[in-house]
Amino acid sequence: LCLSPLVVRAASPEEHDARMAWWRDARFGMFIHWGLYAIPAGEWNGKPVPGIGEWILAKGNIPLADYVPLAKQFNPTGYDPQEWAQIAADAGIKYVVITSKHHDGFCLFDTAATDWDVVDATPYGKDLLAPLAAACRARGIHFCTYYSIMDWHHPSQRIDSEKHHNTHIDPARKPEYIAYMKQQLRELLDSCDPDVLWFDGEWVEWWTEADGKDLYAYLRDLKPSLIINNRVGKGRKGMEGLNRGDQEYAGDFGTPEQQIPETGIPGVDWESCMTMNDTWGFKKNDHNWKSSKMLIEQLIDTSSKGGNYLLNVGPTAEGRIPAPSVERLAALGRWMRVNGEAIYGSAASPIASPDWGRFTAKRERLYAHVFETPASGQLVVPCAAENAVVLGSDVEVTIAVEDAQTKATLPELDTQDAPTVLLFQTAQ
Ligand code: H79
Repeated sequence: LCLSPLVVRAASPEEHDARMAWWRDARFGMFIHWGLYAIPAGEWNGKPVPGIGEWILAKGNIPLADYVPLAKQFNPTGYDPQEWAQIAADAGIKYVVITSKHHDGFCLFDTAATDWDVVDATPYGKDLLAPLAAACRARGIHFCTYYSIMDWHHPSQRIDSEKHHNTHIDPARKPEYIAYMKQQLRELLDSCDPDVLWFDGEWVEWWTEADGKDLYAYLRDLKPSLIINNRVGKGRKGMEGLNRGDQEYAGDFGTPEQQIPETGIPGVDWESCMTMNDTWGFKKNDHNWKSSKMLIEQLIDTSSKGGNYLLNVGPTAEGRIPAPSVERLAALGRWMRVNGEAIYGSAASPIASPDWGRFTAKRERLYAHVFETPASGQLVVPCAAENAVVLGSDVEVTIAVEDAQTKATLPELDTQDAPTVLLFQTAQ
């Protein structure tokens, strides 16, 4: 389980740390999966297509020729990038990662490399990303973009008829496709200046680690401060997302998908991406929403292990973030306004996860995130504390210190809708 340091990453570990600093402090990001797949929204010819919504073309065995005309219907008049950025800011989100191009190849930005983009192929006719980048930056939110290496629309590739997560490439056209990607990514850097590039779809058989290292170097040369995920190359171990330990792989951070590792890994940066229901792209009939308390607990769990939490929303074809997502983000925001200091800039807790919740740590401060009050009404912290309070309140917690342990007798805590955080102030 390691992301071994890579030569192309930086001239020195200090440079690498400086480049990663904002991202490590941020802890909480918002993923946005938006594209033409929001129009069918999980149904084709009136029938539900099982699986994640943005995969409808592959999972529904839809001929590309039947999918392409969706662009003529794409007119997200309800899109308000200021509103999206404000929803993110109010949730306590520090960076936004949006699909600039998903597996269907359709681009949400203006690209001269193809007409398969929002400006050239839709009645809307305007770039969707640059205004969002500006709206995010105006609120101190880092703007970042997702880009799929696998491309179901590019003429160099075709989906495997059986293993629909794979594409075959015409070997003679691979250089052309790589040039296409580089052109688009340069255009994206020029128009939106993303701070992270979040690759995906790198598992296709024809994409190699050498291709990944080359693309990583190309991008870092264009923007030296850029942060790039490990899906640029071939390092990641499936949905677990962290790198195999057998060699050096391209990329700055690991990408667990729909899961949170059991423990943190010292010296390894990673980010767990997660959906609020069972899809990334909008599906009108997916109502399997996680509770806000569960989402808050996932954010805490991730932070307690030294990782970032990238929480997804799938806007509608009209350009609206679904109400259940907005409600959950608002609940996260209410919690973060009180407890954010226990998350932002926190380090992985050196203490193993207790069964009542999680620990995060920051210098001389230890935060106990109580998911459920233990039946005993007490909890033990394995260090000597000087005092303890309920974070964001004047409520003091009675403590008894013995050896290097602190026993806290808990006041009545309301953990019904959200965890409660206790702050233990330690000597150093
Ligand atoms: O963009 C979202 C999804 O559309 C995309 N990634 C998130 C962020 C994605 N989700 N699921 N998948 C892709 C499923 C892909 C699964 C597999 Fe594989 C690809 C199975 C085999 C190849 C990944 C690589 C898991 C094992 C190897």
